Amino acid sequence: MREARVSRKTAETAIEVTVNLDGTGQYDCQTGVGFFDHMLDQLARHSLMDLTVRAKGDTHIDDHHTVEDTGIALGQTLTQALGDKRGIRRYGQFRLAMDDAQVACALDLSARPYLVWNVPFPTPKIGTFDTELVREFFQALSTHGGITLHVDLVHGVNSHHIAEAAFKAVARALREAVEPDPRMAGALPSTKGAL
Ligand SMILES: [Mn+2]
Repeated sequence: MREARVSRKTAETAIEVTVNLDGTGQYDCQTGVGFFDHMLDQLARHSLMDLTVRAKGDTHIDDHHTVEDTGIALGQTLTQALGDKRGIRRYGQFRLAMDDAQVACALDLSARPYLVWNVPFPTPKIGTFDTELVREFFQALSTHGGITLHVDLVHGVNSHHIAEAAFKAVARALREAVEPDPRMAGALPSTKGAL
């Protein structure tokens, strides 16, 4: 089974993440940051990974550490669950429309972290949530998940829709990339001999 569990504790946050790459998109995410829980739920639902997240962070300061460290822990969990990456598709892409917003994602489970983030938000906040934290989350996920991750806003006017479209586009692209490719027949999707 391609499953993993990671616990990560610092002076700022305590986080536990479990992932099953071959799940059905079941989720149970509680981080103390309501909008972020809503986004993590989307990530699970649309990637078809089963995902549980428990995070207790220093949200009395702001949501930054909790969101970033959840990205770190989730990236580490993905790396563990993917193992040697034999037989997977490796690449994924999705262009997702949500009301006014359209976001395009292309990613490679390359073990070469690189984030290209072209998603300007029209407002600094979604409710109490800082929109700049969306980038922080994906930066951490890219670094610790070993993902070359490109996310571009095609257009959009509503910050909630833009954030949600970004999470859903990444989720859909991830679904494709982690999926077993029967034609790979368990081979490594690389000519280098390691990923
Ligand atoms: Mn929503």
